[in-house]
Amino acid sequence: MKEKTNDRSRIIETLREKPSFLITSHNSPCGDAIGSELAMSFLLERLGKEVIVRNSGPVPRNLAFLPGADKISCGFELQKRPQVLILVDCANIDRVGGPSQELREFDTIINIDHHVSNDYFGTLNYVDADAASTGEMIFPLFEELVGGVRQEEAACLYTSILTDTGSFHHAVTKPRTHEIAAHLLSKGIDPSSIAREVYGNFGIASRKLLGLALSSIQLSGDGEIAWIKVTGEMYREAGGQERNAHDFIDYIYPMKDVRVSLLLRELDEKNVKVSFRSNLVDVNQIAQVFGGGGHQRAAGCTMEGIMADVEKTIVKTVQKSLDDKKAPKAFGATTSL
Ligand SMILES: [Mn+2]
Repeated sequence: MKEKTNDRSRIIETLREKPSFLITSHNSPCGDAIGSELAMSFLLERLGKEVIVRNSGPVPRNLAFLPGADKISCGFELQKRPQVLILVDCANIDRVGGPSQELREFDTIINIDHHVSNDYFGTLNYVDADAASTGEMIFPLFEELVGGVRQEEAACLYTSILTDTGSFHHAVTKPRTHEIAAHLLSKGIDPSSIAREVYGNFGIASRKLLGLALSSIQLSGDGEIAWIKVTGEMYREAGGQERNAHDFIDYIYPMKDVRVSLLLRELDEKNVKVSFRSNLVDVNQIAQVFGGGGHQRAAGCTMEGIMADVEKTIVKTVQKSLDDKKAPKAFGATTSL
């Protein structure tokens, strides 16, 4: 891993000085990824820059309402390479899901992110694991570079914050998070219609799939681990092409007496994507063991293997980390008479 530098001021200089930028984020982009990309593109456009936003896949349906979402396109074939590559909300460059070697060849790569697992892949890095969202990190750049946010930018940043805090439920929500959200609301955006677009934009197949997934819920012996599965068979049963199950974990976290919640999604016959949430153990550490990462309380990884094997391995690993957390420390432990 590279040295953990904070190049924020050099990033600001670069945004001011360079003429052209390519912005991207991780594949299967979340609200923070899309919100941050769009906010950053508005910021650069206001500075008179040439800006292209590209992702490896399409904008999720529930984020297509965001101002500027129609300027995001798929794929990285470009007629002319911009001078600077900016990655937002992306812990490592492979997560773009695109031609990462070509992306690495940019002379200037700006990495703005809040994942604790970020590997500082940029030539310029600004990583703040205390920030609740990448949007929260981008917000002050508007003040510094263009004197503040406009309404359309506020909608993008608010969506970043709303989604990454789990609608202000998660422990990452700080006074600063609400202060920024309040400021964004003062720009005239409508929190109710944003929430409706982000969380209510699904069809019947998606809700059928949720029902099937929730019916699969299991608890560990002591009731501290809860998990649900989404299998290929469930996708077929629910009908349609509905693949959008990544937020199903929110239906089993938080949950009474549960310390760790898991969502296991079959990507294909040989790969299972695991999402973690916890209020006790460091799930970033667990996810990193399996090549993933994220945040201390929310993380994910993709594991090779069939569902039954992955399920066994992951539940056992989580159980061990819960047991370790609760075990009295051998060193310095007190003995009672
Ligand atoms: Mn994020």
